[in-house]
Amino acid sequence: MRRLAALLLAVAAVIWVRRLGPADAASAGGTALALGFTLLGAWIAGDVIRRLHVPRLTGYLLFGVLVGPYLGNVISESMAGQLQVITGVATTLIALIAGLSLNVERLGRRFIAIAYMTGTTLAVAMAGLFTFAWLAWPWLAIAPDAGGAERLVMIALLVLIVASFSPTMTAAVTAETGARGRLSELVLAMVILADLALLVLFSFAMQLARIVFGAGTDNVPVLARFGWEIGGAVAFGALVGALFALYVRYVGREIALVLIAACTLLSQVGTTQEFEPLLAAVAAGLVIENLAVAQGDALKAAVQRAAPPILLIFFVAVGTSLRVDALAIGGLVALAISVCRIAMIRAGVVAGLAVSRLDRTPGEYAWTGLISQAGITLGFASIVAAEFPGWGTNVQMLLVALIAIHELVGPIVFRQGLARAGEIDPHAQRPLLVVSNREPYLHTRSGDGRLVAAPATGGVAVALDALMRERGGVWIAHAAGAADRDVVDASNKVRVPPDHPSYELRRLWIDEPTFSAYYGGFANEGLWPLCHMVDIRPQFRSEDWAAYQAVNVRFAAAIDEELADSDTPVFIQDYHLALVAPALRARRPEARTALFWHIPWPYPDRLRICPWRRELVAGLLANDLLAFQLERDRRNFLLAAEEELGAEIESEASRIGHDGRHTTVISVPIGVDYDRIQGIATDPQLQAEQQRLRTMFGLRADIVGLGVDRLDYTKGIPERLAALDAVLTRVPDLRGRLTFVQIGVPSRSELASYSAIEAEIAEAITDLNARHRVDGGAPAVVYHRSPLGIRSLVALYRMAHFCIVSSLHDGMNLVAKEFVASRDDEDGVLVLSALAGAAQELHDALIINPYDVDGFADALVRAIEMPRAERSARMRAMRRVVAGRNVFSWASDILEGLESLWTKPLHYLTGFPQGDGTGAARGPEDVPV
Ligand code: GDG
Repeated sequence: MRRLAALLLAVAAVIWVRRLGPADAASAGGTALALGFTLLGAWIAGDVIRRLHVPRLTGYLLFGVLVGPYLGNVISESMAGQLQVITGVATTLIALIAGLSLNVERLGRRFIAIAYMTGTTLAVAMAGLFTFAWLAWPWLAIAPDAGGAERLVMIALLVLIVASFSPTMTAAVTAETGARGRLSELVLAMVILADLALLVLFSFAMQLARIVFGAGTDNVPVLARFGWEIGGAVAFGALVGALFALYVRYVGREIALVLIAACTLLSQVGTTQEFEPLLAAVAAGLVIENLAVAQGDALKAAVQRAAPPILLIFFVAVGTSLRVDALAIGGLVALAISVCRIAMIRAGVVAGLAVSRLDRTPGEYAWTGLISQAGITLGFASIVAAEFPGWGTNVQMLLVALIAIHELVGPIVFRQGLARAGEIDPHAQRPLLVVSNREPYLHTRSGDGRLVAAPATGGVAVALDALMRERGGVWIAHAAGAADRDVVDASNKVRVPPDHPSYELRRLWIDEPTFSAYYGGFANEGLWPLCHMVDIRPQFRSEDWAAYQAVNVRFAAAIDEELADSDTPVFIQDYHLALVAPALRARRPEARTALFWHIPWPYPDRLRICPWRRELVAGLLANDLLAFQLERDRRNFLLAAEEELGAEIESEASRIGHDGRHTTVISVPIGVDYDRIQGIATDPQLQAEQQRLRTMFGLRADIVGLGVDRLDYTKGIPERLAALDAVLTRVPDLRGRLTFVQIGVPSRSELASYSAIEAEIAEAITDLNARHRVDGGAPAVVYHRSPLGIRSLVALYRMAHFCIVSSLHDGMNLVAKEFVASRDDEDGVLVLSALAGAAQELHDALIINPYDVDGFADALVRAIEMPRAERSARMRAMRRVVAGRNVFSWASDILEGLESLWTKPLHYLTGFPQGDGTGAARGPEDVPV
């Protein structure tokens, strides 16, 4: 409603300004005011129309059409001159952005196919249009009597201009709808490639026209002129592009201003030196995107900041020149050409698909993105009109009417095409393929033979399960449940979750010796200790390595079978599956994969322990996106890629080039399902659960400490028991009053290193309890060795006065974050190892070094004695951190990051940045990559 009122106000203001009348036309104040109101009105109109599911740019254009005649009355000649310069700069900026959006390498092998598709589409469309124009020449009102070479050259120019497309509109509609997928990617590339070809052909045709009509008084040979116009434009553009890229890379200040300056330079030098300025700008954009600053976030942000006002002016200017009256004069002819153009483009797309062998779906909708025309078409038309005032002006008139039709119809049709191809709704999430060693549900049989589906414990499995419930798709994992075979269908799949089946679980059967060698051997006796700084010697055996390779290949084969279309994101989990991506890529070169490495990545010297480190690093680099928990891990990996493979690290360091492809490497710390934990924590029924646990554990101590861990030597459990021992020795008064509850779920017990740590912990606890026993008092340690449900865990987290996470080394540690998420009472102290990844975020925990027993004990005493006010302040600060980065934002950062590698959305074209006033755009395009 407020927007509508604002729109009415803007329209009224324009009418009011018009009332100032022609007499006031020279008043600069009035003119500026009129322009200001027009822009405001256009902006609001764009926003209003977007609500009707019509592209925002159509709103700008319509507003331009509406106010054009009024505006014309108040614009003085000098103002018109300035406007022309701004429009020139805007057109150049658009061409530069078009160049920036074509990443040749990202299209990979598809690039050649897309080039064929574009060439064929263009050839068919132009041949059809040429035939039409030749036959309908007498009715086209350009120069009906012209014949011979003159007519040929006129038709050639007309066909070239009519065939041209609008990269801006295509990019803008794609960005505005948030469309992602093959169609948007295909159309953007086609439009840019086609316009590049048309620019060259147009320049050539202009040279011919100059000869045929005897225009241009100089005697410069045609080829030299052509070479200057085209070659000079490309060379000049490449130079500006390279300089600009160097500037972004090494100076990087005020990029937005430099961007505008570069566009002005390109536009003005292009005009005065008889270069083709649009070609120069596209060339500059291509150089920047493909050679110099791939993934240039700084540049992207600059365009986002600098482009909207200029583009708004441009679209309103286009709108005002859309001269609906031209439609009245040449309307029927324009309509006929328009119908022919669309039919020919459709025919061209069909032929292009046959030649290029690109997929029919969504390729068949490509024509919908090729309808819009704008800047480049207008630019061509005005060049022809300026050089050949007679017939050229007629061509321009006809084109203005044609553009009016295509500009208004194109975005709407393209939007529908995207919708039909299923790419339109940014919130409609596409199915996902998750791959992990562990399955989210294990089927077993209870004592009475009933089937039971047990969900996997652990935050990540639960979160990925929630994601899959929402998006659907397939999860591929190793079958570990005793009754897993009993429930799968012929293709080894079962629909899960059992209560509400919404995705498929594809089970992989791995025979016993192979599984032990792959999982227990290479993954857990080799990679796990290699990646954690603990005194466990990594074991690397050739037979384990062979099994690891074989199992990874089997996972890849299963992915290949399940991947219906290569656009489906494949999200691979962890160190068990480092070699899946190369095996998959051998079968599906176009697959889109991301891998998250949940554990630390070792520093270079430690990595050298592994005999197959190069294969591992190269395997990981076969992913498109590789994500680590911490910046430190990411840096260590970059070093490994450089040292082991001589891979090329781009100076922005988010990408690694190796073996002819690129991998983006990011750090995205994992989070917990904050809302779910919060929901459990605030459930009034939780008290009953607490009571149950108190009874079960015989808990009667005043002070309760808590530790929740997989029984793993990396978790620092003996070290925490030693610190507790020191506390109880130092403060005997705490004996009988303090109980530490240790939940320790056995894992990988078949490995010697794990059974050893289990025995060590059990012995230490028995010893501790014996030495600090007080008659009638509470035991020092309660040890529970089987898994609890999440409700029980939350109940415990809320009962604890302090929680200890004392890892010797840990990728993140979810227990630390779960404890914080459970404490909406803002109480409880987290004692956290500096060597756990979580310490990088939870600065308000009491940070300890598990190797320093005395310092650790001091921290425990401090935790026990900490005043309530300090506990609250610390917990409040930590809760802000944990709430701000939950497990869903972790997953979507990775998946959005993966998808954005193909569609770098030009969201700066969709209007002014909205929202928080910081100028930062929001929405699905916003990814930290
Ligand atoms: C790796 C990295 C990284 C534990 N006992 C029970 C239970 N748990 C759940 C906890 C927590 C999870 O297990 C353990 O979290 P960690 O973070 O310690 O996980 P790791 O297994 O070491 O896994 C680690 C993690 O991946 C995620 O990226 O943080 O650094 O080593 O969620 O709650 N859950 C239930 N009952 C139990 O008895 N339900």
